[in-house]
Amino acid sequence: MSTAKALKKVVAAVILDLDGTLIHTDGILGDVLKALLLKYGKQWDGREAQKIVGKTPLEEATIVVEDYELPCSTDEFVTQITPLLYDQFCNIKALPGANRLIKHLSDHNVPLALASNSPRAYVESKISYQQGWKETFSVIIAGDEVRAGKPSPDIFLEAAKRLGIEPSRCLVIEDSLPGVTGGKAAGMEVVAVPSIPKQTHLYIAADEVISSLLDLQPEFWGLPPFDDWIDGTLPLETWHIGGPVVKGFGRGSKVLGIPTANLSTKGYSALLSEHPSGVYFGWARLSTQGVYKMVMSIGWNPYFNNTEKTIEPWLLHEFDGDFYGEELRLVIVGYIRPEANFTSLESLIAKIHEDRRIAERALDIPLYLKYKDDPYLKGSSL
Ligand code: ADP
Ligand code: RBF
Ligand code: MG
Repeated sequence: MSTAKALKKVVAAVILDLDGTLIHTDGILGDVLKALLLKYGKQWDGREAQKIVGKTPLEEATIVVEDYELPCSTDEFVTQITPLLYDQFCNIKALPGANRLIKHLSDHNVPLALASNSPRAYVESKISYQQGWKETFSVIIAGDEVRAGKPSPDIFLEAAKRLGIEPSRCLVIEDSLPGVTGGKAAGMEVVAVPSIPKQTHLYIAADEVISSLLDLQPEFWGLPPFDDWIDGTLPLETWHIGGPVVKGFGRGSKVLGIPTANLSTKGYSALLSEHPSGVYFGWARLSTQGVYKMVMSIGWNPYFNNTEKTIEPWLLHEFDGDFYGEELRLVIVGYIRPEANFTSLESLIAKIHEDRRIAERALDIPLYLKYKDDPYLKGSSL
């Protein structure tokens, strides 16, 4: 990617947060809270997620018990929720880019610490399901092993001490506000990867805000750069999504001259929350017509400031007419860039055409071309 931006600071170690930064804990936490609140006759409101991100389990429980006026104590709530959470730790997925980042830093012998507000027992259990993680961190420090959790700097200072590296030479990577606050209070450099959408403006204390781990540029921090980009693209573990083409905002062809065959987000909320917004590419199959190259945006379209996360694939082919209602299947093979805002419509359009050229070229490389034959694109319902 572009290295036009300057070096920010040279660091000697990286301290990573766990929940929301490396693993998609929100997915299971929402499910567990929903099930437990239902027992109390209450309906879990997903918006509460904002309030509990980055908190310790006890703080989380206090908030939920208060907000939902539950007839139990905070301790009782923790006792009830704990086994439900443990049952789900095996289902927590690593966030896109997490394994790549950990492997890259450890391959280059960058000292790595894990600093989580979660209690030690939770941390141990959660990372036991992520292959190779436990061995990779030279220091693991949990919320119950320091006097005060984040936003206190304690956990970060203790991590630096155990790494044997000055706090000012540590880079913290964090999704939550308490984490960013704690890292800065410890005198460290902090990259924020907000796990809650559209909150970038709240992260002013961070030294950099990125939209996912895929966008981290270690060279800004004097660390070895990733070397896995190929012609402006980052190969991903492929994933699939499909369904009938639905009506969007009617803006694609009219305003941009770029039609996007929107997929319904219904039934895909889990998949969507797990994949960061951004520009991706791959192969698209239209039931009646064939397989085509495809470039797409996933997200809130900052230029139009949408309220919903949408999936907008542009099939790189001239069609005679529209194809609403037809089954469309996508295999996503790589990543190009984060979603961005633009100062003019022309510059947004120019950027999308650049994305198209990048995707078109990349999809001829054997590494990406081979997925044109992905079984998912040949599904029997087609
Ligand atoms: P909407 O906001 O409803 O998605 P668009 O202006 O983005 O409207 O137009 C998208 C529609 O145009 C698609 O649903 C599809 O039926 C049609 N279409 C025609 N050519 C293409 C193409 N190359 N890629 C995507 N959609 C296309
Ligand atoms: N919208 C944005 O606001 N920012 C972007 O960076 C952006 N990138 C896009 C990249 C591609 C390849 C495509 C197909 C669309 C992109 N859009 C982006 C979405 C565009 O705003 C959207 O398709 C229209 O608003 C039509 O709904
Ligand atoms: Mg569209």
